[in-house]
Amino acid sequence: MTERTAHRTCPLCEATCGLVLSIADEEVTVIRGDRDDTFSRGFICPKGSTLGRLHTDPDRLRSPLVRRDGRHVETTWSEAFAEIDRRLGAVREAHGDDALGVYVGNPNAHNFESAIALKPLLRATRTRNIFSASTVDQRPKEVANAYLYGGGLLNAVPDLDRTRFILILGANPYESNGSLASAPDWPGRLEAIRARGGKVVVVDPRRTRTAAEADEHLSIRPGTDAALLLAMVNCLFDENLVAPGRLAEFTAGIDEVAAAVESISPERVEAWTRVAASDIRRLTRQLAGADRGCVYGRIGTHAAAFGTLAAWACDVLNLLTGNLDRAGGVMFPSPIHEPRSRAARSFQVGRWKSRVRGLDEAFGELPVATLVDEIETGGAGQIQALITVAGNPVLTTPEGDRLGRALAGLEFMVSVDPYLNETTRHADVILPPPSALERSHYDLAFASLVVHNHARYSPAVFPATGPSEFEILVTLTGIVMGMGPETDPSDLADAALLQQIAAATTVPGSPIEGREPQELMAMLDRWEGAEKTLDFMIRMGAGGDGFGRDPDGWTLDAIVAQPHGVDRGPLVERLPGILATASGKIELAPPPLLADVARLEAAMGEAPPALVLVGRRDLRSNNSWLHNVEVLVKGKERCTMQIHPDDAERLGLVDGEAATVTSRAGTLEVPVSVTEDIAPGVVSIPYGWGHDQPETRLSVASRRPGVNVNRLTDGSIIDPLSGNAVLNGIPVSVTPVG
Ligand SMILES: Nc1nc2c(c(=O)[nH]1)N[C@H]1C(S)=C(S)[C@@H](COP(=O)(O)OP(=O)(O)OC[C@H]3O[C@@H](n4cnc5c(=O)[nH]c(N)nc54)[C@H](O)[C@@H]3O)O[C@H]1N2
Ligand SMILES: Nc1nc2c(c(=O)[nH]1)N[C@H]1C(S)=C(S)[C@@H](COP(=O)(O)OP(=O)(O)OC[C@H]3O[C@@H](n4cnc5c(=O)[nH]c(N)nc54)[C@H](O)[C@@H]3O)O[C@H]1N2
Ligand code: SF4
Ligand SMILES: [Mo]
Repeated sequence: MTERTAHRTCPLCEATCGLVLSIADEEVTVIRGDRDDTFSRGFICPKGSTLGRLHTDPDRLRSPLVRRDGRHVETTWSEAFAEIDRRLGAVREAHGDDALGVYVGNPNAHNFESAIALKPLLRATRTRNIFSASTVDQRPKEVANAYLYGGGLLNAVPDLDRTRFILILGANPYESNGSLASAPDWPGRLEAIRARGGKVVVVDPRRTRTAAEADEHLSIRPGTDAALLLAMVNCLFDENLVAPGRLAEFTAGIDEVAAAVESISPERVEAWTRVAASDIRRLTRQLAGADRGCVYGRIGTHAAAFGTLAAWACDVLNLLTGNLDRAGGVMFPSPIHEPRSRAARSFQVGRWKSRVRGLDEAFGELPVATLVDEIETGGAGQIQALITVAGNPVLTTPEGDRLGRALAGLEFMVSVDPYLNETTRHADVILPPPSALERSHYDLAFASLVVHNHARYSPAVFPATGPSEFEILVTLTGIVMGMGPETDPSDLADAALLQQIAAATTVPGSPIEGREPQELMAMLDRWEGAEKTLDFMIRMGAGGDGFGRDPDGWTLDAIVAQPHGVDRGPLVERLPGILATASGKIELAPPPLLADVARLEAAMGEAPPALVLVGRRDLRSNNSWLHNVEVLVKGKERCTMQIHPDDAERLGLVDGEAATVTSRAGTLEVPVSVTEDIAPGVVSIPYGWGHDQPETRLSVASRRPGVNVNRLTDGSIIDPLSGNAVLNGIPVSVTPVG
């Protein structure tokens, strides 16, 4: 027997734990947390230990599938690409560039190969119909960041390890392990805050595990976080607690903010939010009085009708209490590959609009809530063909069933995905990437979101049997560019990289200004595929070696040499240096946000619905795609509707029996779970379930299918500032079945 160990960063969630794999005869026997990992220090959750099972899952596709006479059959890579070339080409020729739509999903953020290869692919399509999971997720935060600091990814994360007060809204890191704040072992880090005398406060309509372990849990009426947060801002001004400290001189618009929230007092929002004015004032004083405090909001506040307003309000509070860019407050990470300088710009959404509903573009994408409209509605610019990459929008975006029917009517669809699932079953060609263990890993995206600066690279554990995800995406790019299916992806990628290098040598002040592109390209030769570009990004980045100009800087080689990761220290102050707004200041009072306060006030005047739906996650799920792993789905049914005992009694619902839930968008049946842990007037159904669709290949998941909650979410309501879908606070009615 041959035995070895391998190190691998877990690609499943944002915690990015370092794992140690024990391998015997080329099979994974055990996966443990890597105690020597500089970032995760041995932490692991039940999902991380299943990477071996995902790798050996017999349902995971090993070769491309093509649809013949309504059935998916295996085919060769060259046949698959030839089919795509033929049929995609035909659609684009007949109907134009916009007839092609693209949807890119969440796992792309966990995969540096697609992070590198997607941009050129999207650009090559020349379509305006680009959609992603970001508009059912964090887009409100990115929009707020872009207005405030000049970049969507200029994201201040809670300095978890040094803070002494954290207000958490709409997040449940005990189950999710956190988001937009990468930190293995959120639970342990929250407990440490309390152990050092600090305080954790959670605002959530459910008494989650995070809420139960906190010092204080405040319930809130779903969808009203923006009002609560703005009332806290109001209270800061009202009680003379505003103290931005060092940042005052770099901040524009403090007086405008004061004026905008003047009428949003704690007393005014009390009835609407169902949070007592006295609690709002007390919380505000606690935040202002903490020597290191922070406010952190996540999916419950973002995927909501006032998501951007809420995301903005969190950082307004952080700034006005002196906690922005301060140790123990919220801080900006320092990725090695971040640009050495940022061009100032004034951020704008709506540079173009969606065809059917006239919704604003943001960051080059349209809201995924309107993807279905763009497929269903005829006329010039109608989407006739779709590429999905690592996404399952039938289960993850509003009105998923309707989207599924629309996908069935497309002329052509390609999915890059390892599973034949609820979305990819509509694809004419499915291209499966290698498993997570058959590829290398580098945290390109999450380096901008970490609570502690570091860098890690893990090589592939097993050799891949098919093309890499990078090669798949580059080949697709070649096809979309009209170069045919046979172009060698490494030639294409090298040519693009050489161009990028050549461009950088002409930029004044660039570390490689005036150097010979071919010579620099040769310095990357020790790498293949996506690693070449990665090494280029690292060396060109703020922490990089500038191709030898800054010998103390990093190269990919130097990072690879440290299998447990490179510890780059706690987060450091970055302002004003990294600001990229046109004014060079923090733009605290962006006009679109100030204007949105009026929409909030109008909503506050309306009678709230009697019953609203919110989502939830649990530790052993990961969005829509880990339910095919037996150990993660066995046990008690998790896809249930939580409801408060008072509501259950009023509606005649019994624990364990089925209820019919109806919204404007749709209806479904789901088992009832009666619990005191949810506020009256609120029901909760987890998302990512609904594996009962025909013609999928999910033998485990289909035995425990659950229901697709996104039958109920309503694509007609979005947060207009960001285009983000509203997934929380959906009005519903509930009746017993039968
Ligand atoms: N109602 C409701 N809806 C929600 C949410 C909610 O809270 N409530 N949350 C939203 C959020 S936060 C998110 S991020 C989205 C997620 O939305 P999506 O990104 O659409 O969904 P995922 O479940 O992440 O789908 C991942 C897909 O990628 C495939 N996949 C996995 N690994 C790889 C890989 O390495 N390469 C490729 N090519 N494919 C891979 C899987 O098989 C699966 O088909 O859902 C959103 N939808
Ligand atoms: N185990 C597991 N981990 C995951 C994922 C997963 O599916 N499973 N998904 C990953 C992804 S893609 C993401 S984006 C993150 C998300 O991570 P989190 O943001 O922590 O997401 P959730 O666990 O869904 O927690 C959202 C909470 O918001 C509450 N909520 C709903 N509506 C409102 C509201 O109006 N106001 C307030 N204050 N609270 C509200 C819900 O009750 C819920 O407890 O998790 C990531 N990690
Ligand atoms: S917490 Fe996230 S990153 Fe860590 S092992 Fe679990 S799924 Fe993987
Ligand atoms: Mo997400």
